[in-house]
Amino acid sequence: MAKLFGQAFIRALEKQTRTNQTRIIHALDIANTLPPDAPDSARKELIENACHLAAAVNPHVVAIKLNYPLVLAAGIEVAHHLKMVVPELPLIADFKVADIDNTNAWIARHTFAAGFDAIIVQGFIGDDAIQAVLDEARRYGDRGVILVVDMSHPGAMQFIHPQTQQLARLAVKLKVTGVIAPGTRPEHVSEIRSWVGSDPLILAPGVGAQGGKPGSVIKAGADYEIIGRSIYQAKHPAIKAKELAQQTFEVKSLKRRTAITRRDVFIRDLAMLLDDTGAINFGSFTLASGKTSPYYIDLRVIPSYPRAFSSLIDLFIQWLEDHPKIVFDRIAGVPTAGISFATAICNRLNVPLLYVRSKPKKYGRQKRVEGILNPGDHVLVVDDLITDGGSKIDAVNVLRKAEAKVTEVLVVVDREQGGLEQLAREKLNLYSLAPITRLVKALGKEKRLTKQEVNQILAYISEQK
Ligand code: OMP
Repeated sequence: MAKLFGQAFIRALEKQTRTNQTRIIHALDIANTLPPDAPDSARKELIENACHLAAAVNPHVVAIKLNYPLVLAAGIEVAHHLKMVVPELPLIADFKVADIDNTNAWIARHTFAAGFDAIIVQGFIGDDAIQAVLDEARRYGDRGVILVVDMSHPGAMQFIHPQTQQLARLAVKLKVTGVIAPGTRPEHVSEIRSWVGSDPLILAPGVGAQGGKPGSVIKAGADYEIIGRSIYQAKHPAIKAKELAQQTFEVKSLKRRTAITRRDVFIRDLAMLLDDTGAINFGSFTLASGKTSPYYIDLRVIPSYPRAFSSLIDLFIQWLEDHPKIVFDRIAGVPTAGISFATAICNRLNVPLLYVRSKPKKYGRQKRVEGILNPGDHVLVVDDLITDGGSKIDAVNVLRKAEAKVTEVLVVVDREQGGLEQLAREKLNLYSLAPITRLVKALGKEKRLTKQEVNQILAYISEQK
């Protein structure tokens, strides 16, 4: 599985956490009080003060965050001076980058070239503009990229907070190093942790001067608390930093209690999408076989909801990126539902599309494979759902007869009713975005199903196996 951006930065923070026994990032915002007409000598003094303060708090923090006022007043070379004094402390550039891709790339390049280990970027600018920063982060030896998905001040509730879940999903999709969450609202930090899973770092500012209680957001699932004024305005910054370090380090964290993997987040997002669109229904249904089932899945409705459809295709793409060993020249959709999914995936990935007719055409060349297939092409077969695998095997046989190499079948949901075993007999590996049991459990966790409903459905599924 592809790793998050900024592994070296993550490791550096972890090392400092262990060495200094603290979960504090110090916001070195000491230029905030400097008048704009301060003399030139003030700039030199500012750099000296920054270095002095960084050295003083060094044993009690994991990193230093520098903001715009400091860099505007002291020059970006302040990063270089700090690196000389506290080389072990990672430096975070809090530039809250929020421009178009081209400008963001320029900002990121200069920031990393100046020696910063990570940069903070706004999430609301969207994937292309964030990707530009990620590309630079990789070019500069995998620096960190932290995405703002919520903020600590009251105004954050107006526009950013209502979008936080979407922004958190974007953070997971782009594999950013970490996210900014509000240190003033621990309950929202817990929510963000459940949305991003255990992997991305959560950095939470707003503790101290803005009202957040030290340790409260670590408890709620954050990895680090960003603290500024409470430290640099204290009479003895080092003593204050030490006291806060103890308060943040001893706390039992939600993150460490409940590890939520990237896969859990993926399954939860898919389950919610299926439930929100009415693609998965619970009750009592008669199936084509005449049997009754406590659930029914109809994935054909999803393309009628363009946003949900696009999110489902995002999940397909994420799944394929997480399984780099699955390589293919073409994707073939199985009729009818599989064709819409295969078409959208091919379009996103710029991969040629095929589809297989369930019956040959009665005229013309009586083809069953539509599209261009060259003998020996490796074809990935995509469909919506698998029960026992019959329609998939039929499609694969048609493709193999046309000299395609087919070894993998990917579906959205596996009903876990023998499809895996049937396909294995045909030398096919079955993959699903999620098996039904995981989806049902996820909907139970999200309180979309009661415990009793979950147990009843799980019992039915295991009886069917
Ligand atoms: P104090 O309020 O002085 O502890 O500083 C908090 C630091 O975190 C400042 O540098 C803020 O600019 C920054 N910050 C927030 O306060 N709230 C946010 O939502 C986001 C940030 C940030 O991105 O660091």
